[in-house]
Amino acid sequence: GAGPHFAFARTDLRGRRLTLAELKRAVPRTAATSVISAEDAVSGIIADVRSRGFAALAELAEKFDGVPQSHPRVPAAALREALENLDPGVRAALEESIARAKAFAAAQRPANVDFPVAAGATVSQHWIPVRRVGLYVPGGLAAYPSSVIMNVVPALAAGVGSVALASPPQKEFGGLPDLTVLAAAALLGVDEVYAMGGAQAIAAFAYGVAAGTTAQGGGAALEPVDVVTGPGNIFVATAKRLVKGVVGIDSEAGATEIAVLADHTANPVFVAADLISQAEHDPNAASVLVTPSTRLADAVERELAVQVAGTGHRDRVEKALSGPQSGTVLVDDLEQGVAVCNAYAAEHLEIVTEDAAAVAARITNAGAIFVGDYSPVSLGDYCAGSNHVLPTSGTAAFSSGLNVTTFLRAVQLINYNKDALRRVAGHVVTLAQAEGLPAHGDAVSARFA
Ligand code: HSO
Ligand code: ZN
Repeated sequence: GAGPHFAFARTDLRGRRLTLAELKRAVPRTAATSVISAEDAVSGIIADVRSRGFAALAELAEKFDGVPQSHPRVPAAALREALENLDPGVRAALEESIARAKAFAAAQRPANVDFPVAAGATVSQHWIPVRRVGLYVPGGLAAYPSSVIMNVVPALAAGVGSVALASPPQKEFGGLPDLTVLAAAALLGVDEVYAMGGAQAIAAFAYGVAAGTTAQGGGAALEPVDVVTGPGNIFVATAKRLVKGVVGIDSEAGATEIAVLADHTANPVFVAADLISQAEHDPNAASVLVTPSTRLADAVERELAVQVAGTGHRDRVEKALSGPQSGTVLVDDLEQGVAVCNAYAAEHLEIVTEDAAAVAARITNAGAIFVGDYSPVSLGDYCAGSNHVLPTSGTAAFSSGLNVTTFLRAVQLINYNKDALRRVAGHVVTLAQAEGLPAHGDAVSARFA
């Protein structure tokens, strides 16, 4: 049909000295998504799952996913069959992705520290995995077997003993989750999989579901988890916020974002392709180019027009590129570009400049940083070995993408012998008195009376 219909807005920050707060407002981004507005509906769903268990889950599966359901647990046979029927090419690709993710996750495991603070005094920090996790794999506009890998691999590498997975039931698969999602779970040896989506899945993980409460006769209990991770839509994100405190959650993973910091040396064909690749996820996805080169900006915009016209999900891509969350930001130089990127705190940031590694070293805020011409975001989405469950909406300023430590806790151990305690006892007593807490001091003195 007609040529592409999208507008890729330009923001010109050249010659402007902006504070961090001003920069944050200047970069293209939609106002924080309305987690608040979803809150009423989501807290209703959570309360319903808590009080009516599997009966509520069955009704919600009918209502939101259009499938009848007696118990959401995916039968072992369905997992086995999904793996048997998996296309061999897809299987090989998943296996390569798993192998790289596993190798990198194993290398991430932090070492325990046993530190001799003084003679006879050891303070330690030991990393302990959480007992049980609930991992969410979204459905929606695409199927995400790769997200099974990204959730499961770091949990297993951390040493988590009990792993449950949830993904929305699909009408076309008779109420099972996407079959490639099931096959990926089977490849990783995860056998506890539930056909549950949305806020109800998060509620079931956080509070557990007692056995035998389905209208249709019930079934085995779903045990509550300690940590819930994974990306999802606004209902999933809101539910995670609401159950936080009851369980641990990973960072916020909302609509995907790519920022590209590029100079005149960048190849506009690659840059445009990468901006489109993430726009394909969602009409709310964000694609941002930050550059000091107007020539590059022009070339990327021309290239976007060419490539968008031929892309598979053109509608979605045009919406995402045209939204207020997307566009080009013109900067004076790479230094200002780095400042803009740090203010933006993108989920994915590509550095496509001269000496890209040196520029990347100056980035302090990003979910993941992709360095140079040959490390596109879609490599990271599937097969780099890195994780693709990453903080969005600027939350990269204070949180991390999924990694092995997401599923670990650092526990400190204190082990002093008698002489070691005696040598520091006076200081403890002094500080206890200074704080007006004499019994604290007495607890030490009592040992030497
Ligand atoms: N870019 C998405 C992850 C993904 N891409 C899965 C393709 N499949 C969020 O990081
Ligand atoms: Zn992606």
